[in-house]
Amino acid sequence: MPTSAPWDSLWIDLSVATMDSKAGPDGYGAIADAAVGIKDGRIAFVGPRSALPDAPDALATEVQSGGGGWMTPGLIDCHTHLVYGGNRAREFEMRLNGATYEEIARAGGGILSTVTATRAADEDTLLAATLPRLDSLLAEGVTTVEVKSGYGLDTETETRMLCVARRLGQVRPVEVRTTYLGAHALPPEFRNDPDGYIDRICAETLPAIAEAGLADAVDAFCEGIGFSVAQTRRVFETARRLRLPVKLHAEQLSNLGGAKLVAEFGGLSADHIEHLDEDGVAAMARAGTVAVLLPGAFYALRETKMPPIDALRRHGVAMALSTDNNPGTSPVCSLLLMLSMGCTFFRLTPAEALAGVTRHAATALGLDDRGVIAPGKRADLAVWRIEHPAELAYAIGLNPCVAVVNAGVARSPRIGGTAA
Ligand code: DI6
Ligand code: FE
Repeated sequence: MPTSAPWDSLWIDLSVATMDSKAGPDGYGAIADAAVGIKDGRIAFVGPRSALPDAPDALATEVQSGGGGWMTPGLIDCHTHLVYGGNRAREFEMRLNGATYEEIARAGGGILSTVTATRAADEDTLLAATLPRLDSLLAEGVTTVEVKSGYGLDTETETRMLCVARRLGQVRPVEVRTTYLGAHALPPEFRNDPDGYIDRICAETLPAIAEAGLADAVDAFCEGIGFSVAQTRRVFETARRLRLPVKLHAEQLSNLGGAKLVAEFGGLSADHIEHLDEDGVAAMARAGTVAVLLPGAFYALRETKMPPIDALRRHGVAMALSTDNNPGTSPVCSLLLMLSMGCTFFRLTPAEALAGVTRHAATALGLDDRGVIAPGKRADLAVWRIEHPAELAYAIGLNPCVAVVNAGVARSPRIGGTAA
């Protein structure tokens, strides 16, 4: 083992989709017969193998074969509600047996049933409930995941959810980014007082969570059944005072102007956006706010209104794709399935879809150190047994991931068991 080898590891026998912004006409930044060198958890070299300055063995302590497959950046799931208690399968069944959403809500169902179950669960219970969902994502090459709060609504439970989210990154090989989503639903104790609830978020919960360092960003559900633009603005003003970036569930069911609001605050992303209009698209383009498309919720709600993909393309707004994993409207634990749905429902190209779970997903989280394979970036990588990257968006229910690298450390995609 050469002790003087400049790199820790070197991957050969593979093609690479760098997903670099200068990816070229194919959109993948493809390099055939490539080599990727890693040093101290970062990319030290990426290029054709013929451009290596020396023999592989002389360059790295460990030489790894990609088995003739493809390497992409590690996938990034930039919008999830992964931590919650219980599930809503019975409610799903009741609806298919004819019960209406209102009947279910009156019987204590809907989002508030998840709030009740989450409040009743301690940290270990929530962690155990979340790990199988996380492990499904990790098996498909996910190396960074965003996790929102929003099923506790009181300060104690919101804090607990975010602590569980942070623990996920300690017990699993994944980077977790946390988002405080207190303005997700009106808790029962504020039933007739939404402004009073916003008061509490701004005066108590959000400052406490910021002080504890538990949130990387702040989100809200700006919608007729959620919170108004004026209420969301108050949450965003508090976030700004606490120096936390914002993002927003915007124009999912109607066009309230949430995307313009989040753009006004220089927000990271506007998410869902099926009902977004061209003015909102233009505001996002000016602010560099990413459009996060969530085809799992589109599917589960049997939505028919398409997000304005052509306008987003015309204005040069970056489009990310994510699972929106949540128990009500997107019980989705497969980011690869979102590539397929993003292409089939929203007519993204496979290259746009892959950029949506790599480069643009990183931007939606405010991370510029990942999402592409380029010198100096984090060595978060996924290796796939495929002949062309379009296969990642084309196949349904097939997982061709054969290896994952987290900050330079290679692992098997499948994480055994569910123990913490
Ligand atoms: N938009 C949604 O579709 C989900 N949350 C949100 O802000 C619904 C969450 C749930 O029903 O549990
Ligand atoms: Fe969501």
